Amino acid sequence: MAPLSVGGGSGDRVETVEGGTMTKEPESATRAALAALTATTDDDAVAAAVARARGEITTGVTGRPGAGKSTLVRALSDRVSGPLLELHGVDAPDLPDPRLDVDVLLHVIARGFTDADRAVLTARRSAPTLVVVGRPDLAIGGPEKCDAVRAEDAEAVVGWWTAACATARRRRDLALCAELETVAAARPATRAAVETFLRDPAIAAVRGAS
Ligand SMILES: Nc1nc2c(ncn2[C@@H]2O[C@H](COP(=O)(O)OP(=O)(O)OP(=O)(O)O)[C@@H](O)[C@H]2O)c(=O)[nH]1
Ligand SMILES: [Mg+2]
Repeated sequence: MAPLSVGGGSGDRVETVEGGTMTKEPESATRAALAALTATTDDDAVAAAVARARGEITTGVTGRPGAGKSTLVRALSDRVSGPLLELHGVDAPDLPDPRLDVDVLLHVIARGFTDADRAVLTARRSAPTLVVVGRPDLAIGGPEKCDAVRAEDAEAVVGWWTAACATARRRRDLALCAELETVAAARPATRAAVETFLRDPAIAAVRGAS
């Protein structure tokens, strides 16, 4: 697939995102290593950690009231897999702050970029997050240091989302490795299976790429 151009939030900057970078081979090798791990140990803590880590990638849509969240969810609902959740509560005095612990976040802005928008991006730290300009006819200005795209360009949003899911999956796999190391350190009977798993070339590659 050809590289996809995504317009930068500040207007001039252009991020190039490889649409569909989620290659099948490393993913199936990781799955095989995980299957071997769960087949060689009956430790419930290992099974639970693997099940949590390998669940569906979740996508959230945030934005101030009326920013265009529902419009974006409708535009994407047939095009992204896994849960796609509209999350209220950004700059909404009557609502609690939204939970931002989804794997991938699309943050919609309209009528400019405010401190509430900035707080969302800060809270996400390095987790995959895209600023979507939901009502471009009303938007003024924008964040300068993040990926951004217009909501009307659904292809660009989906292309970014595809790459972000691969990143999110890798983050989950890394967290899983750390969790398994903790489990193995506390449980001698599990240690050999986890060590074999961590030595698997597919898993070593995931950890080496971080
Ligand atoms: N002018 C303009 N209006 C838009 C655009 N996109 C959506 N709207 C309108 O803006 C309003 C809010 O859009 P929603 O998608 O419902 O926004 P939301 O963030 O889900 O709103 P809440 O869930 O109430 O916080 C609706 O009346 C939409 O029809 C746009 O590009 N330009
Ligand atoms: Mg809505």
